[in-house]
Amino acid sequence: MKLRYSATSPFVRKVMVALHETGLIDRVELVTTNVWDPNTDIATDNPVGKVPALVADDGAVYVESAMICEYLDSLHDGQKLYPASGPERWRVLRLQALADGIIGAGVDRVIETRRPADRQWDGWHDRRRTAIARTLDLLEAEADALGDAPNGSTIATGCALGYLDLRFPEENWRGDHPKLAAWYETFSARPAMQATVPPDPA
Ligand SMILES: N[C@@H](CCC(=O)N[C@@H](CS)C(=O)NCC(=O)O)C(=O)O
Repeated sequence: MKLRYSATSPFVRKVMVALHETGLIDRVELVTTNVWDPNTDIATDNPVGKVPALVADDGAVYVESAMICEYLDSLHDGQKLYPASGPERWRVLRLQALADGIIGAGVDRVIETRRPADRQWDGWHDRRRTAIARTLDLLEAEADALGDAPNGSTIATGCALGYLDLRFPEENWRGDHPKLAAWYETFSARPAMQATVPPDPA
């Protein structure tokens, strides 16, 4: 398998954590890809132009981190990251989608800061910041149910919180979310999370 990879992408990190947790990491070749380079060839694998994109051994290309994680989950016989059916499956998918929403809003904010200053829109920043805050509040309310086991929701939540630390360290999400902070303290110590800590963007 081949993974279109960026060390700072939180969506790629989700896939990398899943690769470590499922024991599949040695089966994947990482192809470092800068999607923002005007000459990037990412579209040869993903016409949408985004990482992560996973080229499977049969040549099929899987895009969207959630789908890639679930595809990887089909390739191993260990502890599954996604329950096959029932309420537990929907709980994992629901929390995964919310955590992905935090990541998406965070990425949007970072992209906005790369525009020329006179083309940035404060209202747009605020809208995304507020969305992140609201979603953190919801995850805080459900933190007791997250659990420490790696699955689609905990991996996404761990990568979302790690991304907030990376990009917005001054905003101190822990202050209003003590349960989530305690949960992250434990989850981020997992070898799969430690092995995928993003480099300092500075
Ligand atoms: N929903 C996608 C989002 C992927 C995404 O936005 N990746 C960013 C890097 S963090 C990207 O490649 N952006 C390029 C672009 O938006 O053109 C997923 O879960 O994989």
